[in-house]
Amino acid sequence: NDMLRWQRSGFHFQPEKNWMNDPNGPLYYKGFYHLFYQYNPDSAVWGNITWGHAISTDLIHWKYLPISMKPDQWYDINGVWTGSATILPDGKIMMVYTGDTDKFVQVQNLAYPANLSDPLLLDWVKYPGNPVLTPPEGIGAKDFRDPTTAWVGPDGIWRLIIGSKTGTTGISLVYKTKDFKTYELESNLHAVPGTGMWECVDFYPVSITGQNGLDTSAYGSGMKHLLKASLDDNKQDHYALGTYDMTTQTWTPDNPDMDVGLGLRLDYGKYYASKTFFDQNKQRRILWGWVGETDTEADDLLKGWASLQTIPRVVTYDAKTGTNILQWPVKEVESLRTDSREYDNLLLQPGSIINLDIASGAQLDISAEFVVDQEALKLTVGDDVINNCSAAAVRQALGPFGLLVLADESLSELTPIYFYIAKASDGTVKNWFCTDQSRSSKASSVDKQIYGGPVPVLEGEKYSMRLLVDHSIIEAFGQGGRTCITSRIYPTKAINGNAKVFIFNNATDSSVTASVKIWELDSINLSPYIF
Ligand code: DQQ
Repeated sequence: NDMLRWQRSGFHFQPEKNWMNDPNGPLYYKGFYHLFYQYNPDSAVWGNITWGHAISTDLIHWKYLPISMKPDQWYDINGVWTGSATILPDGKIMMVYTGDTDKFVQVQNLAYPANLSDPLLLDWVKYPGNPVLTPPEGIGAKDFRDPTTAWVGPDGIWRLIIGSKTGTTGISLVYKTKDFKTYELESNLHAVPGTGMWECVDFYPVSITGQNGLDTSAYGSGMKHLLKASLDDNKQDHYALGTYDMTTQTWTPDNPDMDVGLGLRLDYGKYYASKTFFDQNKQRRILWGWVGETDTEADDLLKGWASLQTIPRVVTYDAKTGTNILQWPVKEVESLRTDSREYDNLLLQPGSIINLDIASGAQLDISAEFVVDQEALKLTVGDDVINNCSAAAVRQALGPFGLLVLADESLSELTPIYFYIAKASDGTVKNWFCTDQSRSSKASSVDKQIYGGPVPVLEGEKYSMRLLVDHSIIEAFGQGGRTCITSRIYPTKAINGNAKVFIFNNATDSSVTASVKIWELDSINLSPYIF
């Protein structure tokens, strides 16, 4: 059991004990950020789902509050499932969530704070008229869940989306309401054949003219709308940018080939059931994501806990590519930075590896830039086209190169995070951002897959990555957050003070010049709120 204790994170949000999954109803209210989450108070595996609750003033330091909603009504007795918050212009808060009923039917319920003058939002009232929505004609009793935050149209009517499926087509049903108590089905916002059940749909505007976030109700020029679905079939969060039409209540992707479920993922690692909210305090849109375990259930039971939430990420539009969003850890995480080390212009010859001499590499914030030898890039003619991430040890002309984190001194355990440059014989270059877990742990029963996705690297740009390393989780942001990869790593040796950082270039033909800055990060000391 001792072996498992260090796996707890130092600065990520996680419950004191037991199981957590989806983030629920995040919001900012009277000086506090609130995070609710799917929580099993009795065990480190899923079940008996309640809403756990925590608050923070900076999105980084959290205090646990008592469970806010429990399964205690016929309409949620089998679980108080995922939902979202809507703050009305008069300050009222509407929490709409899915209940799993006594007969295992998925229905939508309304809850609101008992006392709006309590900034802690401790007590929640379930509306006596619940459920407010039951599965419509033609929709399965177990395929109707996870209401979004609502937005209000120029017609003064509120709308929200509930994810579902018909056959194997993922769908997103738009309901309209004036009071959050009675609803009318209005349209199917968007559907994608073959994507299966859409869980935890998220739908919001993204400014294409500025870095600020937009209120969920913003509508008009200067924005695109992002539609996200969590695909139940493969447990991946997929999104696409497109245009929302209020007259037809439909949404059209910018690029049909990159429709929801066919193209971009929010995160190419262990990441699911994410949800955003508009932070009216700092005018930004914040994204939360659930990061599960990739060890065994038996180990989770031994540890007594399972799952983390990502560090909250700010979502902005990538005006340079025009095709994707950028995700970046909230600025507040930088308040945890302590000792730092900087390396400028490290020349990495083909096949080189350098120990960056970090005393204790279990809690780090790393920022690295790489410049690939332009001559080699020009001269290399491809036979090395790969269409995904190969293992970090597989050497090609132009890569991989990157960092090794959670590595012990002797490199018996290591996790490479790296770029691969694939150059086709016609000269086209495709870039990949990857995390290779195959040598992360001596333990045999943990996930060892290689994660990764394509990453746009534009003319004149350096290759860049930011990493947040926290004992058993690594959040990796490629090219300013164009491509993100979250992984769970369970080393047995590269722990605490034995965790080191290396930089490497495994290319055969090109040298790489790198600049790296590494900060150690403080712990947040999660604890219950003292009343
Ligand atoms: N988790 C909740 C559901 C949701 C799923 C149940 C996604 O509402 O669809 O815990 O992880």
